[in-house]
Amino acid sequence: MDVRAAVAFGAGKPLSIETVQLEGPKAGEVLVEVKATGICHTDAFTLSGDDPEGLFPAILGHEGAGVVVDTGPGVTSLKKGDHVIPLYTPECRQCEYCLNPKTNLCQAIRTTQGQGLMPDGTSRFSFDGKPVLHYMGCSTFANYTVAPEIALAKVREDAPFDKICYIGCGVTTGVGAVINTAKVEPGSNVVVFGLGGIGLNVIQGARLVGADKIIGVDLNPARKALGEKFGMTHFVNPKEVDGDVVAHLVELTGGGADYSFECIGNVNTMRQALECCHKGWGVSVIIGVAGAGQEIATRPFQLVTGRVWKGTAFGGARGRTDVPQIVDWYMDGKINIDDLITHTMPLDEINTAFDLMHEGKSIRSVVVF
Ligand code: NAD
Ligand code: DAO
Ligand code: ZN
Repeated sequence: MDVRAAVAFGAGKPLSIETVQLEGPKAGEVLVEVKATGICHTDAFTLSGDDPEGLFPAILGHEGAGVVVDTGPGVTSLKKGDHVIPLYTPECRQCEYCLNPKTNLCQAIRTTQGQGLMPDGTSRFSFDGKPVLHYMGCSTFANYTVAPEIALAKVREDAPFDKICYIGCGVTTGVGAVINTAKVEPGSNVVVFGLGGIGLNVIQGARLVGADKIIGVDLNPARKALGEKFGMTHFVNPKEVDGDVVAHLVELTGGGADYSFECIGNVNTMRQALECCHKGWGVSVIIGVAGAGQEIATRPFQLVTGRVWKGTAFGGARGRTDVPQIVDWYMDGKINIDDLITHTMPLDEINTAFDLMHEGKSIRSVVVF
């Protein structure tokens, strides 16, 4: 079938709106009509060429929501008409990783997903007779996509697509990092570096679990008001701190953060996030994705003296199990998504979403098909 898609033909080039061809679902796959998709910093990262795994030409987008229109042979858990959120971290419930409660990193389709292919090693998308690659198993910058059954979370039908698409990445990553990865306890002091589409969700996750001080760190002063709306109690702009930011944060938290989160993707702030943690027990969680070849550093004594450095992908969430619950939290008013979606646009204007992100003017832009 013909579908409308924003195609990434190469690193550093704007997306090109094209009619591409999409084959129907093969065994274990599902055809989804994408109703809405968010644009995440990770899409921009891949498009920029900084992503070591970035492949072109490809249809990017990994933060969508839509409706099942067809299922391939052997699909049992989904049917036509079901509402779904595609998952870049699938959940097969059978692999060694899914059977280990310590991780959410299902490996069932990891190799082919990383190559931009469906599990049988081929692509369903093509343009001018040549294959176009999938992205993170989702490719939501198209009005129809094909995804493996294990990479689709079935969600309730009364939830609005243009809001719950954000649960496909940003919301789950931020809130999940607090609940699943850090397991922040009530009364904790929390420091969040980067108050964008991920960091603001860390803030609302910290508020949800009853954190005490929630300190946001960002260079953009406009993020203060927004952070406060989501539960931030203190704002630190590193440009306005006299002296060392780490020392300032240690003082503000009365000895160091119980938990810190890096939501920027900058190896210098990753170090600051670790070093502002409390001696003896502070835990720092890396969420940001740094550019190809970059490395983190600290003095090992920071770890010897009890600080812990960890990372998280998709907030430690097991998508088919946890995503429907986060949709319920949104529908029950426990989490705020509406105020984070600052812009909506048609597919034709998707490049504007990248401009707004780079200019620091948006939190989340959503394309509505
Ligand atoms: P964003 O661009 O919306 O937000 C980044 C924020 O950091 C902005 O508010 C910006 O002003 C601030 N900032 C930039 N440099 C700073 C500095 N030196 N000091 C303080 N603040 C600074 O990005 P986002 O969508 O929130 O994504 C954040 C990161 O998380 C990206 O690296 C993205 O790739 C990554 N990410 C990771 C996962 C995961 O599963 N681990 C999932 C999604 C996104
Ligand atoms: O299983 O080896 C693996 C990797 C799974 C991919 C996890 C991606 C995590 C972060 C990327 C940002 C997501 C938008
Ligand atoms: Zn698995």
